[in-house]
Amino acid sequence: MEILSEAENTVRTLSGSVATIGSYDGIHMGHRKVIEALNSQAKALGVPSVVVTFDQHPALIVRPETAPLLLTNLELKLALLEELGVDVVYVIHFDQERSKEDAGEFAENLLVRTLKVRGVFVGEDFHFGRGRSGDLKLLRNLGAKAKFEAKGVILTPVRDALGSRHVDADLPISSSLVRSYVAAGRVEESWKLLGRPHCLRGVVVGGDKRGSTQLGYPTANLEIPNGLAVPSDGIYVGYLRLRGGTVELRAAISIGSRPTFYALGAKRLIESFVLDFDENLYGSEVEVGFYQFLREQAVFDGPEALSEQIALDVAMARRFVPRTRSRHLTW
Ligand code: RBF
Ligand code: MG
Repeated sequence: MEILSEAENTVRTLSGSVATIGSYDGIHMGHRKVIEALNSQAKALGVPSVVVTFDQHPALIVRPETAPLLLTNLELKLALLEELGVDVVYVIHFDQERSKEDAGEFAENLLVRTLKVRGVFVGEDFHFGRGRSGDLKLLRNLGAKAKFEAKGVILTPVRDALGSRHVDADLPISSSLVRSYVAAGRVEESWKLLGRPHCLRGVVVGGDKRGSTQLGYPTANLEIPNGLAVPSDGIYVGYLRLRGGTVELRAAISIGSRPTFYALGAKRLIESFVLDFDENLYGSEVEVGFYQFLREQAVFDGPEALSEQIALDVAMARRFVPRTRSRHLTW
């Protein structure tokens, strides 16, 4: 997969392509369908498939106060697109100036001059350019002049991933819906909509050592990453994977501020107790993924009572069988 990055000055002109534009946060099951259609049209026409996306989510620039917490950073998004067999990713450098660009000019420069598109796929509700004035209609008009077809993709309904009895069955799968499941701790639903467990990556930081000394359950701790969607406080079954590794280690994960020990709440952390593992992970880069919510954070009478509960959590984690095998991308 080739990456054409505006910020890194690696953009070149293509001699033909089919493209899709969007934030593609999470690369969920709906996104996957669009990209499969994109790839198959690219094959049929003998041109590369191109995903045009942004180095920063546009909302971070346009409305930072209400910008969403994201499911993927650019690094993970690129790895997921590569796994899907996308030929080229064009990374727009999204900044203030970009947000004010005229939609028509943007589309003509990018799609016609640089990518020489023969087909464009966007979500039915996609908007772009100054004041969100660019839409499918604008792309269709441009396509009539520049000889490409603009296709509005019908968004995949939630029922396809969660079944027709789910309360949200009639909604389309969207990044914002997945984010809302993650924020509510509903990680099984986010797993199904993403087609992979939601995960976070970071460097293991030192903790207050109570886990190993008082509880008998030492944890590998991650700080809450900036700008990313973190499951709500609670205890989860999940996995931990070391960077460079393909083995997923089963973990009982606690997200929260240890209310048993800090009445006012300490710093919120993501603490993973890794089953059957006794290496020190301090300073290692790890990925932590979430399969199942077990329970809320609780206040216990003391370390012994908490320890007994953690033993039960760990037993649950041990018995847990993932309904699909995760594919671990090179990282
Ligand atoms: N701390 C709490 O105050 N309440 C809890 O319910 C709680 N549950 C936990 C469950 C698991 C599986 C693990 C690994 C930790 C949990 N903790 C909980 C966090 C614990 O207090 C913390 O790991 C130690 O205090 C060390 O920072
Ligand atoms: Mg710890």
